[in-house]
Amino acid sequence: MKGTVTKSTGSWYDVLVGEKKYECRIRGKIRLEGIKETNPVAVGDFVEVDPETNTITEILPRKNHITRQSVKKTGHSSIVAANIDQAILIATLQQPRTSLGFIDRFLVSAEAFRIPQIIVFNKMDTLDEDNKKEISKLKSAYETIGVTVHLMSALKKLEVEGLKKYLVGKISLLTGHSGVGKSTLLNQLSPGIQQATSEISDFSEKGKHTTTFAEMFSLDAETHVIDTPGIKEWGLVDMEPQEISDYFPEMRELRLHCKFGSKCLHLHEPGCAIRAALANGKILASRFDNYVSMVEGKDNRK
Ligand SMILES: Nc1nc2c(ncn2[C@@H]2O[C@H](COP(=O)(O)OP(=O)(O)OP(=O)(O)O)[C@@H](O)[C@H]2O)c(=O)[nH]1
Ligand SMILES: [Mg+2]
Ligand SMILES: [Zn+2]
Repeated sequence: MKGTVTKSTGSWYDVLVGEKKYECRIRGKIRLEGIKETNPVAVGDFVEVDPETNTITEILPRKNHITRQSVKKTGHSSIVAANIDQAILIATLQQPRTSLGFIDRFLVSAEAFRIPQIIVFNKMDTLDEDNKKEISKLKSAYETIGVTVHLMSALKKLEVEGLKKYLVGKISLLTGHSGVGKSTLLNQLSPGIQQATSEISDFSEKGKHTTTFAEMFSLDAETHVIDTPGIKEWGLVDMEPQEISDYFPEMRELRLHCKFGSKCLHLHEPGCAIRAALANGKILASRFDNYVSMVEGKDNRK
């Protein structure tokens, strides 16, 4: 029987077949073409299940998947989800603070896997006027490069309905730091969802890693949202320094005009179209700085 993996703990998996949920294990080793991990079953995977023994016997071909480097520089990567239509970053200006570096790494990762991105700034209710101005500047900056940005408060239920229109008929992945309100949002999306949430720590102003497994929830037959554990960093996987600017939409076309073409890393090379655009204010300084840190990070690893 064919089903969809809705929860993955690493040792057992929930598989939804029609309306019925099976708690399954994997027997032996399953490999998937083009994937390094053995037993790489992820939430969102379509699988073949043996209902007699509750085992997953096969992973069906994927439309896509998204992977991130989980522990820095060990080369260990993990599959976050498979067969998703879009990735939604839940970001907060404070409690906890989501840095622009984190946002840009998320965007680059999703872009590299050709997964459309949405940025949601949550906890708008906690912001003063200056903070709100900062957010609205960020909103226009990211919209200029083609990313959808939505402002809301999950706790106060402000603009949660407005977010729903982006979710309808799609499989969406929620990601972000611990404590930004991913699970709070899910609970607001449907009365049937009761994910645990907890207050962020007073001391560190960081979340407490309340959600520990990725899990997919259905809002209706065609609309699904995946809650995930909070993460510290979106580590880039399998990327050459030369390809990183391809995943910055505002650099992708411009880079063709660099004197050294696709060899240009836009660092110190002469005749660089990207640095010219930066000097003219056509590329945001923070985006360029984050680009440089991604390139340098990749170089160090060699
Ligand atoms: N003021 C305010 N607090 C919020 C909002 N959304 C969530 N919170 C609070 O932030 C805290 C963390 O929320 P969670 O939903 O547990 O965060 P999470 O992203 O699921 O965290 P992990 O599961 O640890 O990754 C809780 O105390 C929520 O009540 C919001 O819009 N405004
Ligand atoms: Mg959570
Ligand atoms: Zn260049």
